[in-house]
Amino acid sequence: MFEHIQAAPADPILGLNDAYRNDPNPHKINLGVGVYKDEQGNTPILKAVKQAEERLLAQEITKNYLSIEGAPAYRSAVQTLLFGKDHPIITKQLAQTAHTPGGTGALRVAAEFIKKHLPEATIWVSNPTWANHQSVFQSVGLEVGSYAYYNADNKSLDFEAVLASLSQVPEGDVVLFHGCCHNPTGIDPTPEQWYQLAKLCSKQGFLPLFDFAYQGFGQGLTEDAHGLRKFLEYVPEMLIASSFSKNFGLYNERVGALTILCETAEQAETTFTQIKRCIRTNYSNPPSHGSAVVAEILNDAELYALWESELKAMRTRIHEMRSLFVNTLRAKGVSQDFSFISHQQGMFSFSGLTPDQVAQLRKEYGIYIVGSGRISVAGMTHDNMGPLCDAIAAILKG
Ligand code: PLP
Ligand code: TYF
Repeated sequence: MFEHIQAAPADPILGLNDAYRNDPNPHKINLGVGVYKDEQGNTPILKAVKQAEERLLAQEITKNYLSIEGAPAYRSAVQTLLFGKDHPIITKQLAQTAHTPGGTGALRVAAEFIKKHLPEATIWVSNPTWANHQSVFQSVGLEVGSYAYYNADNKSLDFEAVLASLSQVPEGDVVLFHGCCHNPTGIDPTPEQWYQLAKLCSKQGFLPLFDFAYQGFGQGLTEDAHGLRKFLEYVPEMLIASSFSKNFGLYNERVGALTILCETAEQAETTFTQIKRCIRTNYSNPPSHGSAVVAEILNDAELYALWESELKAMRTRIHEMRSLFVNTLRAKGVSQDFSFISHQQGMFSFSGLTPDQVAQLRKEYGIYIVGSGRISVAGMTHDNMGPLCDAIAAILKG
């Protein structure tokens, strides 16, 4: 029955993790997968999370199923984080939120919903984008197109080209935007550019799907929501896929959310029944633990303040590593200009290293970087910076 089945290709990012784990090199460095590491190279559990878990353990009285859409305290906390406290969207009940298993779960439910209810829609993703976007959308049979984003020559956002390609997107199609900390380039639109994108979206009549996986990793929780909130001023309908894997460090608890924004409360309620149907026929209802932790933190002033300070510490460490990386490369005699890396946002930078250079770094130095040249800055530490920059200097000179 199964003889004809061929092996699937490894995930280009998670597959790299497996290769790193199997590498016996004691000096190996993992700059592949986007997982936050502290100065010791660990991915610790946040103190706010541990404290919330202690409370939950003491209070928990049942393991009964959650409803299809998840717990009310979590769902409303997610909306406050997205839109801001007491935003009219919340008071007028124009949005509905479902807890999904991670941001990937949210994207998958969104994909099924789009395929079923907007069957003619093509979904447009930036070039480049997170490798899994295309696979998730194609797996439900959606057409995926790409819009211009990155200018490799000057390592910046090619905004003229973004506007030109999105001006070709017809009414009724879907356009995916990275809420902040664009993966893989680390380059986000400026506030003025978000304003222009929002106006263009309103003019063209396409549906925005915000993928919001790094809120708080760029400049701050509010600052990072700027693009999304600008769109709210111009666009009455939207899908938002949230992930709390990174900003709560809850990677393996699978906490995310899909939010749908509609023109009226009634429409939101009706449309949400179809989202719930997608969930019911997929995984039925979400796991409880991670969302209970997030809700406990977001709904408690003391835990919220602790979490925000821990998030700030993660963000600040990454910004420091960006500057240190640029300065150390310069100190090692690298003449190419890498200063663009210190202006980028979030965990990732597009280094401009070629696939050959990436392969050489892995083979000769045990340094793991995604084939596209994407570097997870979150994997850099004061300890590994010297050897890392020595290796890059050596291959750039060679
Ligand atoms: N979207 C983007 C842009 C990501 O980088 C990630 C990373 O994991 C996700 C979605 C998926 O998040 P999760 O791990 O919560 O499924
Ligand atoms: O881009 C990254 O590294 C993170 C983690 O299939 C990730 O978003 C990578 C690949 C994948 C799931 C998560």
